[in-house]
Amino acid sequence: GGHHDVIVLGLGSMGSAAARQLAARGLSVLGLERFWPAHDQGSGHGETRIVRQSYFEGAAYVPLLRRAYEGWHELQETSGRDILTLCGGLYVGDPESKIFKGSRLAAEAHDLPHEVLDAEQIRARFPAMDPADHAFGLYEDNAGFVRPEQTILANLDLAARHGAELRYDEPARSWRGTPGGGVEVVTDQGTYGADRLVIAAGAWAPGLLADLGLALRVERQVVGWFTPDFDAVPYERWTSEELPVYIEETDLNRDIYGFPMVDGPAGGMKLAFFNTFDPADPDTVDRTVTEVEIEATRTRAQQLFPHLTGPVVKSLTCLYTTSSDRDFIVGAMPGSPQVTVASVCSGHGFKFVPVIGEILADLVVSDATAHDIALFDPARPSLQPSARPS
Ligand code: PYC
Repeated sequence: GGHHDVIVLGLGSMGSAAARQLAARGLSVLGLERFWPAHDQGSGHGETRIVRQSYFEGAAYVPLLRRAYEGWHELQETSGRDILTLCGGLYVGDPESKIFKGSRLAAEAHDLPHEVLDAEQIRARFPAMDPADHAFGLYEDNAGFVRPEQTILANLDLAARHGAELRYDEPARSWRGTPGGGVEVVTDQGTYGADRLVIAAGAWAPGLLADLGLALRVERQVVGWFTPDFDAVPYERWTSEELPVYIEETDLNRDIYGFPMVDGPAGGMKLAFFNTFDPADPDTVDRTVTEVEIEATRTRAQQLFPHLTGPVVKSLTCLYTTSSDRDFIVGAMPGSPQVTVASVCSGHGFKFVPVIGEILADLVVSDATAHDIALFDPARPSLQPSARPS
């Protein structure tokens, strides 16, 4: 029971950031989470997430990324946790590929410092890599990775310090608008009232978003940690001192992304297909990884890293919740102005956590934000159920 200014439904990547910002602004916040803090059942686990600014997905994201970077520095300082490492980023593909060309267009449109490297220059600078002869790379210094579990724990800590009430192991079953313009949320343990609701339920969002949920899809992804042959290319060349984060597109095969080694020589190097298009239900998804899946990932990765021939250290699955156009969904729920949606980051949202937390707080407090979020409009035409490509 009880009445709050705002309920945040889901305390993962976006929900924890929203809870922190809302509590810091003096609102009484109730956070509801179906699992435990920084759990591994959704989209916020796996030790590392790429941060980058020359955004091939669209130059319109760049101003938000600039603000997000300020937030990453602030979160690291305020929390005292080791969250952000800027080790550079390299986006490889044909001159006309979305990864290379899109990154370059974004860098040029926003004057982001970058270098264009040809295949020979990539090999010389990063001896672990052997891209195709006709490939180019857009390199930016101002990229790297953040630690997702540490991020979520930091935001939950800060939310609690500002007085938020955070409840775990408490799945929300439904919500409804109340006659006075507020909301009521029903969980397994009780019913809670609030003036406003933020739905940041990730893979569990589709079932809570009525018609909007029809435009969403949850996808199962596989991630592995692979060991290189250090006799062929010495350990130092694989570490974040010398190797950037990377994304590679080829005309033969699906895109991959990954990280340098960040956890010592035995820790392996995390990499994965950018997207496996494997529809899933978060309550029944198979969270084990098959030998076939992991070997397919390694075989593809060896196109860029021919010496990635050692043992697989570990693997895991995670979930993307994707919109039909793969842009985020952030804003008022159509037909329910007291409900703010922020859940559908389509596999590329984590790097925006600080700025999305801020935007959600802006929207709850004043129904507006100074950030340009037109791209994320929950009512945009491409989210109509009929627009979802099959
Ligand atoms: O946005 O950089 C990214 C990313 C990598 C893998 C999935 N998303």
